[in-house]
Amino acid sequence: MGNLYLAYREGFPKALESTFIENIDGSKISYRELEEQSAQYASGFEALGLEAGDRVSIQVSKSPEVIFIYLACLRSNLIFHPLNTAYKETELSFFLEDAKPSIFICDKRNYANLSALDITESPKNIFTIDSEDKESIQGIKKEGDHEVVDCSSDHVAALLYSSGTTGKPKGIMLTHGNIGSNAKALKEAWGFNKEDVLLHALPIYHVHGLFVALGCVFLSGSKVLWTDSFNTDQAIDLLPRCTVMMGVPTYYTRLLNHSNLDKDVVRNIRLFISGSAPLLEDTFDKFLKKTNHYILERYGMTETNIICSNPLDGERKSGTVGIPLPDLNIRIVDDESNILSAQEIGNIQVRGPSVFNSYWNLPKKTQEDFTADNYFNTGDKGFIDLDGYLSIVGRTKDMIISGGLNVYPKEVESLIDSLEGVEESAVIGLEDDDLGERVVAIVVLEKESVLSDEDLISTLKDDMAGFKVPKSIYFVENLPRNAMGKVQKNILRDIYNEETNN
Ligand code: MLC
Ligand code: AMP
Repeated sequence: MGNLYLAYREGFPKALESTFIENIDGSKISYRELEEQSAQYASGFEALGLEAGDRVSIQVSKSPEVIFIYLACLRSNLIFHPLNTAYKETELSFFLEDAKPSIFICDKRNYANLSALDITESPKNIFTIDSEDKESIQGIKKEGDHEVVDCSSDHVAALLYSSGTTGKPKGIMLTHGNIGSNAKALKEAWGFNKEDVLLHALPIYHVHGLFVALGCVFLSGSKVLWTDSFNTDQAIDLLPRCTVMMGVPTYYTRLLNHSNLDKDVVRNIRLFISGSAPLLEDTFDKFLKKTNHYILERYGMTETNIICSNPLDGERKSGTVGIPLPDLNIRIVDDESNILSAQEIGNIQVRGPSVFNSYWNLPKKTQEDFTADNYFNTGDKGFIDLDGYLSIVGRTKDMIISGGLNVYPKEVESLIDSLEGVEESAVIGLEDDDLGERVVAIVVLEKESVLSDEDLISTLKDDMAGFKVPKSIYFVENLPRNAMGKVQKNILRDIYNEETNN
């Protein structure tokens, strides 16, 4: 396939004046601008001396400028490293130390603090995104044509981090081929075409909003209605002009709670797609009743891109994530690696062209997470039914998915346990109508401690992205443990789900 930019470019409309993005204020960005702006950034990066494989880290609010920079990185064979805007300085320091970017781009409001961090060899390599600043990355752009750098599909295009149940976050290297093969498969599977108008309300620092949504758009030359974040009123206003919407389940539950959602609002929609977290059958059913639309649920991971999807034509089975995309193989194995039959629950493993090859600088970890025949252990548990549809029933990894964002209890517990006055803690996910799961901490205080839940929450917010901070804290004398001394989180979940649901 070669350079992913060229594959995307092939999908752009013949008439480059066609709209790529329409903002909510009505302003537009054409495919021609996308091409020119990405070329100017790519020439600028090269003039700065960046070379193939160098990292460009970026933590900025959602804006089309980020897409220009993403495409510029592809064009110049640099590695794009997007970061969640919610990360605080301590979290950022880790990512930047690990990724060792040549360039770090941040929002103006964070520049003073972040440029003081010891993160790159030279502070002059920290830029802001805002056009009017003297440190703006926009100042590096060079007008004129840019020749796309030739590279193989095995070259790394992006670095995205996923935390783990133990230890530090791991950098996942996604190649041009990983991202491109998946985009092609999804464009076909979901029937994207140049008449499509996608409501894009997702963040663009994750696989979902960046590679899944935009990949389908680039390859089909379709148009995006662009919003900075998911706002339900705004979505209801924009939906009549859209043909496709992609979102996490929270978007659908919020739409269902809006009094104006009806069949008329979705009259031009041909496809609603949900992923990144489990879609409750209740949400699927209510949405069908309200809109006549069967939400298409699919399943993916940062490490693998999208693995399975319910069909565009054919039965969309609620409670399942559909069948594997072409060229992707999935299998269910038991804890001894025996392959299980249909209907049997076990560990989900996947192999195929969209699956990453290795973690950044962690060869041993890479080896642990792949089998000898190159299947990746997803850490999800499920079964395949007699028609070949996969259902996800749980996870072997201790992970909470809150509003489509992953929270690793171990990370939150470590921070809570490090606070003065805390003896120990257990962090769990409780059922939540809005977020799917919400983060909650059960805390044992030291004898003399007078810490309150508000104290704890506000202290945590200083050092940790807001979405990871527990929504509530419960104090107990002891945590329940099994004979091996392991905290019994299932008991805690039962107790507090019952307490908070009644
Ligand atoms: C924000 N907050 C959250 C949160 N998002 N808390 C828990 N879970 C979340 N997901 C907190 C903030 O810290 C803040 O707290 C308060 O909520 C308001 O912030 P906000 O930004 O105004 O919130 P809101 O707009 O309501 O955002 C919620 C959301 C958003 C669900 C719309 O998180 C979202 O768009 N999620 C999508 C994530 C996504 O794209 N996932 C894809 C991963 S890729 P305070 O205390 O400061 O008020 C992947 C692979 C695949 O998984 O298969 O796709
Ligand atoms: P991430 O690391 O953010 O890419 O999250 C990947 C994880 O999200 C997967 O391993 C699953 O646990 C979960 N996930 C993604 N899509 C779905 C889905 N449709 N249903 C259930 N879980 C999902």
